[in-house]
Amino acid sequence: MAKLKKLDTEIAKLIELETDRQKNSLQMIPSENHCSPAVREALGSILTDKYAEGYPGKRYYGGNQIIDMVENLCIERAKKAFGVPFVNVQPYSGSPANFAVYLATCEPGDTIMGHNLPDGGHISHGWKVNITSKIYKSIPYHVKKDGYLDMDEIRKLALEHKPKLMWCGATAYVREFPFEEFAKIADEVGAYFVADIAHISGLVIAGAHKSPVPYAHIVTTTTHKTLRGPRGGMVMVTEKGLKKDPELGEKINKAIFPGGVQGGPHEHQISAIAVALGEALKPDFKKYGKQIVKNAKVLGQELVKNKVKIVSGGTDNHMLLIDLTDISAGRGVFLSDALDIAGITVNKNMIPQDPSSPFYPSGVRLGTPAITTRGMKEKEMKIIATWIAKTVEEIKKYQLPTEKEERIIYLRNFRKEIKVNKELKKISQEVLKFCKKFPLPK
Ligand code: DSN
Repeated sequence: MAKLKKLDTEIAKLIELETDRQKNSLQMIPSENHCSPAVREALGSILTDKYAEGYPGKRYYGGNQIIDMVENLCIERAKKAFGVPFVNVQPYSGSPANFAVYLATCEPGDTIMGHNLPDGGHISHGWKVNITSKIYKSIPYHVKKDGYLDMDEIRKLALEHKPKLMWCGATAYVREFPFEEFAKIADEVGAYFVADIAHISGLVIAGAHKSPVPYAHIVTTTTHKTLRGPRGGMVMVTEKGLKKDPELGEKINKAIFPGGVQGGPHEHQISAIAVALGEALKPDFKKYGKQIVKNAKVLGQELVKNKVKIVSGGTDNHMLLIDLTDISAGRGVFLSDALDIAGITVNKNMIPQDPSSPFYPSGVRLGTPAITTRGMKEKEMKIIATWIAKTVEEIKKYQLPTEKEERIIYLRNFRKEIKVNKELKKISQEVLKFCKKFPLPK
């Protein structure tokens, strides 16, 4: 930062402030993590200066001899990490990766099936406001009241609508994905089965979650969640996928470039993904992935002990969903804002069959990837659970007004009050002290 500090004090200051925020509070948004300084060095490298449209050995620009080696190395590491024969590492992030899958496998108007967004699904799997539901006929499937995917409904919908493509994957699902059951249904109706493992890809590499590779035709992922790399995305084709269509890899490549999903690849980002994959291939990463899940399970048990209700009563992965409907609907915003004051960063989230709306959901989503990176273990989860439970107590008296116009004023007053709430202030001081024992990766 020495040059930046001299040349652009404003941005340098803001980066310092954000570093302090991350250092002095607990990052518990389950899709976030702290990548290593080595990953950040590659990301901030001179590779950002290079245009490389095309693929290794087939570029539209000169001077890509080294870049080709970078991208090939990243591809080889990804193939090894996931055990797949084909990988494209160019997607800027998860949504472009997913869009490329549609372009490679579907025609406009084809039917697709995905996990309903309010039930924890991802926007790019055919949610009504997303472009994917405008180009394709989207049939959403749901989870049951207990938080598990409703496999009977999924089979019934698949037999009825005969989708061309079926997604399995979510942003807020706490149970193990039943890849094998999905594959059976997709095979029965002749659909492409695509597993979006954005949240769990690090767990899959670590052996802490079942791999979709034997079951799916295509696997997509982001690279910055449990995988602990820079922001980015990947599309993989499995042996099963190549058996269904030997041209599938080529079709994915064409969809990403020049098919229209994106332009020149971000080779600095690809080099940083390669570094993260190199880290993920080391034995320590297996311990890390398993610890993420152990931590999440203990955190869930402790929350329940402290009378905080969680969706599905526990978790199989890195994530938990707090269900606040017992108190009243639409209060996720109160808890996420109050936890922020207490020094614990989470996000408000819908819960299955949420009686409220996406902007005022009834739950909070939290997870353990980033705090596990800092070295926290089961003992620390017990402490964090008591802080969360105490914060839940502090918001119990607040009720979301039913009239939309009243909500803004009510929330403004709520935010003023929690800023001076003594209990939250006390927790934030304890969190600050606690954080000093667990530095960010150096
Ligand atoms: N925004 C990501 C998440 O938080 O899960 C999904 O795209």
